[in-house]
Amino acid sequence: MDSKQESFECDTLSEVRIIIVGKTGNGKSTLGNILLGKSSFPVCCSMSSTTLGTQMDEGQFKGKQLKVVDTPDIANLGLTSDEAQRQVSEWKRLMTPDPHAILLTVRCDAPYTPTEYALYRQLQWLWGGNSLSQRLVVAFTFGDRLDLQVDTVLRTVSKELQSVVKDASGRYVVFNSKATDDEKGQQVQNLLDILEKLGRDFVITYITDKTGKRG
Ligand SMILES: Nc1nc2c(ncn2[C@@H]2O[C@H](COP(=O)(O)OP(=O)(O)OP(=O)(O)O)[C@@H](O)[C@H]2O)c(=O)[nH]1
Ligand SMILES: [Mg+2]
Repeated sequence: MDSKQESFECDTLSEVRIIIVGKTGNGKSTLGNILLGKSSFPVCCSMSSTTLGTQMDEGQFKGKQLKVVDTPDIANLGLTSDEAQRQVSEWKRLMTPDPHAILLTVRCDAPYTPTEYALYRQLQWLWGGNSLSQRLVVAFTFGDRLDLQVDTVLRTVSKELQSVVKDASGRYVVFNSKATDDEKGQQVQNLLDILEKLGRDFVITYITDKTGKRG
């Protein structure tokens, strides 16, 4: 098994690498803290970006080592394209050989804006080709403010948001920072279940591509 195949096999791996991206105020740092079960990343409600640089921390969840990278909103910080490219290179370096998940935070209590979609497209371009989509999971944040089931809401959201969810092959998880610790644990488990399936699907595709037969 080569390192690429290994990097996707989340069910057997002891380390799971997760990077969190998205618009300022969407709850990226809060989500990082939910995943790690501790206050690793500063969280604030502010008119400007709270997270100004890339941060990383690690924690344990049910015997797995989670490595989480929290990122700033590169568009809101007004970075030049060279600076933005350097940021993304730094994220990739921290997630070597590859992240198991790129979590794109989207608030489920506010309309999805063209600015937010432009940030997603910029990130996709900076990451290179369609490689971001392979590991993309939409993280719907502010789940405490969601009145309906997400799959119901997704039928009526903008074409842009529908295309993001399609890029992620329908992978999404709802997070709610106001939930109990047990409920937050279930949110993390929901994500890991998705990553396990992603790992299995990747191995099947990998073996099929190599041998022409399903594994
Ligand atoms: N009600 C509610 N508030 C949340 C939730 N997630 C985050 N928040 C609040 O949203 C605000 C912004 O959260 P952050 O985690 O700092 O957002 P961020 O995406 O890291 O923002 P930047 O660092 O500026 O890019 C804080 O006041 C959080 O408490 C949630 O699920 N529910
Ligand atoms: Mg932050």
